[in-house]
Amino acid sequence: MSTVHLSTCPLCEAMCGIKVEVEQGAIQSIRPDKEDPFSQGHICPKAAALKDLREDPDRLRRPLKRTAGGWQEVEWERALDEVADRLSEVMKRHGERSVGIYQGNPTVHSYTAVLYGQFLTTAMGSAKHFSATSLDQLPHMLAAYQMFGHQLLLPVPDLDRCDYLLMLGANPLVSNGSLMTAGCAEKRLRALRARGGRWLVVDPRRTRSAEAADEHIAIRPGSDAAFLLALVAVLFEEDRVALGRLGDHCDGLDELRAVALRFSPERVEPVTGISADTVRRIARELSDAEAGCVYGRMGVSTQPFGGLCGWLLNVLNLLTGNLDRPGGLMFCTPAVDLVRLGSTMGRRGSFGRYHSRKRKLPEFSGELPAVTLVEEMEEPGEGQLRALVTAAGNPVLSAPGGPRLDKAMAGLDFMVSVDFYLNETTRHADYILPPTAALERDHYDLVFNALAVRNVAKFAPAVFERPADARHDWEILGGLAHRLMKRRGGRSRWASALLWGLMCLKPRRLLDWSLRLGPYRRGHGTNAGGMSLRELEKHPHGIDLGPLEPRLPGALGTPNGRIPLAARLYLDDVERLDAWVTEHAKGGSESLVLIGRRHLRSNNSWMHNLRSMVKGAMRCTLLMHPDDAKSRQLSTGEEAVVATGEGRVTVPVEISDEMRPGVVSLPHGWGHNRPGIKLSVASERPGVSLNDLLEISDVDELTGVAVLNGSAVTVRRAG
Ligand SMILES: Nc1nc2c(c(=O)[nH]1)N[C@H]1C(S)=C(S)[C@@H](COP(=O)(O)OP(=O)(O)OC[C@H]3O[C@@H](n4cnc5c(=O)[nH]c(N)nc54)[C@H](O)[C@@H]3O)O[C@H]1N2
Ligand SMILES: Nc1nc2c(c(=O)[nH]1)N[C@H]1C(S)=C(S)[C@@H](COP(=O)(O)OP(=O)(O)OC[C@H]3O[C@@H](n4cnc5c(=O)[nH]c(N)nc54)[C@H](O)[C@@H]3O)O[C@H]1N2
Ligand code: SF4
Ligand SMILES: [Mo]
Repeated sequence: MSTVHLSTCPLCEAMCGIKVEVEQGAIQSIRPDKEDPFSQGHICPKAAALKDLREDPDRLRRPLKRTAGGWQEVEWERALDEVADRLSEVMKRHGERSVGIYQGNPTVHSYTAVLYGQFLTTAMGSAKHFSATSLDQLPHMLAAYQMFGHQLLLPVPDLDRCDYLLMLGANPLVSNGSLMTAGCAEKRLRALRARGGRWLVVDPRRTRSAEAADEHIAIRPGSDAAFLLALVAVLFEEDRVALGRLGDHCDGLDELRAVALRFSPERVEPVTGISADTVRRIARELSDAEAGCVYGRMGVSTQPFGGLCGWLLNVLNLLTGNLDRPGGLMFCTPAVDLVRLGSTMGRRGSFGRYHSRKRKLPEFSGELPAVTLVEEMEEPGEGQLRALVTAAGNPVLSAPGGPRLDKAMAGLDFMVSVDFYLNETTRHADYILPPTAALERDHYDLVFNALAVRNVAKFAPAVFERPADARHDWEILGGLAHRLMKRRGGRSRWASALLWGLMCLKPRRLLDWSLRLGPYRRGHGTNAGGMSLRELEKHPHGIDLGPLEPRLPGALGTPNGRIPLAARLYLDDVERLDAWVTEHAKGGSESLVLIGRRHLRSNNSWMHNLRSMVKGAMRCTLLMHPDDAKSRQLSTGEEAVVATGEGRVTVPVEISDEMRPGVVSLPHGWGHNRPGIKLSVASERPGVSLNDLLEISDVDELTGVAVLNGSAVTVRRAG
């Protein structure tokens, strides 16, 4: 007899409802939940990989300790005690700033890891805190903090009501949407076109999304800020600025006009590769649209002017009256409102309160840029990082300067990884503490319910009970936090006791409280009884809480309650862009530009050990335009050497006219050929790591975010 459990796939932002059929403890099938009001029966190939993940013999189940004789299993309490002792020792000897933590992407897909991860960073003092944020969406968070007064007040496209969507540097047909939790993104985008709307994709590569859209604009990598400023310039030139309802709440329109007019479509044409006519036409279409929306993601977040792009996306939506209006770029009203909770605790975000030791790159909301992690380990002196915690992250493959990270990690006094794989990063650890995996724990999307294109809420209880000898992420993170606080003594002892109390309460209780205090609490919203965990449990397919609703000016948290259109930090950085435009307009650079890509059967660096994810043709190839291949005498399948100042890799070439000439692409997350890992499937076809090529010096100077798209490379035939 099999039973069917309703759950949510936690692998990407899309929050697909799934039906997991289980018989005698084994997964028989994973199918889409057609009754999930949000995902409406959509899933992608990754959902099925949840079965492989559960059954993967390489997945660690018990703590490992490095010994002279190799890895040894140890018992949980002993492992946690010893790890806390070692971390405390380093802190005592070298100070709080000698111990750091890197938190990776899967953290945000687990509400308990988000919560208890906070406890751990607090317990550690957290001055050396790093995460995937600075390899990802940081520019959007900085813009939210600067313009709306809270780092998590992140607007998302109101896809279901939009009739003109200008999309830059995103490929939702493959990524399934990012800072745009959309369930079935493809269906919603096709519906936009079906109702007569237009969808434009700005991308150096003709991606699946570009193919499906009305128009593809093959921009030169890294030039989006100039393109966006030119659009702003046209709006001013042609008297098309229409701030609408929010006009009374915005400052800085004149300063904005003055800088934008310096970037006419004609001036930026040689650097963007987009004709001035096209820019003018798009500006007019956008301003004429009933419900227009400008949206950008990874391709514009992680490039030399990512910070400016984050700002200008908001600016364009504001200037066309599309911010916070149905069909435009809107704010979610999630059942657990992190913006309100954060604001009540005085945590809205921060920027530049302190800087990294070597390059003086700025802190953002308590974190230093991930590209400074390696320098903090290498650079001797006061504050040198000597011990590291990694949790749900694989920076050796995910952050630029992979080989340097390898070397620096090997030289640490102590390292512990909270992770269930012995992989490129965790192989350097002294202890690996493996948590339970998806489906073995309760699921509520704390983060992605807040980025969804409709207001929704869903709770999925664990499909499988946690084995007695396993621990959840929150038990490990909280257990370490509690021990560290206790060892620090003094006032930390009280914090430790408080945390212990919270741990005894269990995360479910915290979630229930947050729901009961949230925007749909008793007497608010459509449900008279109010939102609670019980309410969610009564609706196992999820609850639809309606379309997005305007939230401004009420939600504004800026010091003066207004929206700055032209904050000083952005105006200053425009000068850097100005110089770049002048320099690049001269042309002349012969080198190729390298960008990344994602595949439907990939999930950053960590799912290549699952058969269903790696079957078929090898996907770690260098995509290249036929002209660029021809001039280098390369044909599909041949090996090419790709090199930067940082390193070189040899990789098979795949020729396709989907690439813009002069631009080549490699996917990230490969390179499973380092010694000492335990990834038997991934090691069969390891591929190469894009981040072995990228240089830590290649950053957006404003934000410190890594340039993952837009590095100069050379390519030649191997041999
Ligand atoms: N060149 C280049 N680099 C990139 C990108 C790019 O586009 N180009 N993309 C960037 C982006 S957007 C991101 S988000 C980062 C991702 O980078 P990271 O967050 O550093 O790494 P992931 O590849 O997501 O690896 C996740 C790790 O967590 C482990 N893990 C999986 N599930 C769990 C869990 O539930 N609990 C715990 N404790 N561990 C778990 C996995 O085994 C793996 O070791 O990569 C960034 N790096
Ligand atoms: N299948 C799959 N899905 C995923 C992931 C995965 O690894 N695999 N990762 C998840 C994560 S962590 C994230 S953050 C999201 C990311 O989600 P998206 O941002 O939607 O996905 P990407 O594929 O990174 O899209 C970036 C696009 O930017 C383009 N690009 C590169 N440089 C430039 C540029 O200079 N200008 C412009 N305009 N475009 C440029 C690239 O060609 C690419 O098509 O995806 C998530 N979903
Ligand atoms: S789209 Fe994302 S959430 Fe949906 S099944 Fe695929 S990985 Fe899971
Ligand atoms: Mo990401």
